[in-house]
Order: sequence, then structure tokens, then C-alpha cells
Amino acid sequence: MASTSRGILVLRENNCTSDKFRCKNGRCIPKHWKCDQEKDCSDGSDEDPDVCHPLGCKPNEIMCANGDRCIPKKWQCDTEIDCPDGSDEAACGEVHVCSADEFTCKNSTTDCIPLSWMCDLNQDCFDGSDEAGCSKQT
Ligand SMILES: [Ca+2]
Ligand SMILES: [Ca+2]
Ligand SMILES: [Ca+2]
Repeated sequence: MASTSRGILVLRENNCTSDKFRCKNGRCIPKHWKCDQEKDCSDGSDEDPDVCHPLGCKPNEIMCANGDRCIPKKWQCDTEIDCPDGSDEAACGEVHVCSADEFTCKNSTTDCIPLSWMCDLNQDCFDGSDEAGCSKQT
């Protein structure tokens, strides 16, 4: 007999329709419940790492943004696109480029400020580099 630890009797459904996911214990749940970070199967099989790619990356791997695959962490930001969507190269602080009308703060390559904020006597960069190279005018 099929039963769950929560004490709810679950009848084994032999025919999960195509829009359903079958838990390992035989229960059918709506497909969109699968991998939604909530255990809907009493045995948690709808959130099983083997079933859900987002949770299935090994500790030394990263997940591509589209959830398509795991790639080794060292492939991230190696300037070669390994994810089909290029997400492994998208979030690389080192190669972050400020646009042409922006100033890149010296100590933080991810900090961009409008060029007009340079030398306005207000420190906008965390390290103050936007005010550092200004000829002093009084
Ligand atoms: Ca779920
Ligand atoms: Ca890469
Ligand atoms: Ca400034």
C-alpha cells in the first residue's frame, strides 16, 4: 500500500499524463511543481538534484544562466564562451567594461560613474579616484 509520512493516503496513479511529473513514490504532480524548490513529492523526488539541473551542479561547477548545463568553475571567465547563452563570460568583474561616457573607478572595476561626475568635488568612487587626478581649482 502506498502511503506517505505525512499520513495522507496517496493512491498510486499508474498513468501520469504528459503534463504531470511522477514522483519516485508513484504520485503524479503537476509538471511545474517539479524543481520549484518546494518538496511536493513526499519523498522529495521532484526536487532531486538528479532531476533538477539547477541544484545538480557539483561544488566545483557553475550553472549556466539558462539552466541548460553545468560547466567547471575554472571555465568561468576564461574568455571562452562555454555556456550556450554565454553566461559564463557575462558576469566577469575583471572584464567588465564601462561604456564610453563613463569613468571606471580605479579600485573597483565594476564601478562606473558618469564622466560628468569626475572632478565635481564629490567623491563618487568608493576609492575617490574620480576626484584624484583633478587639477585643483579654487
Ligand atoms: Ca516541487
Ligand atoms: Ca568560459
Ligand atoms: Ca565626483
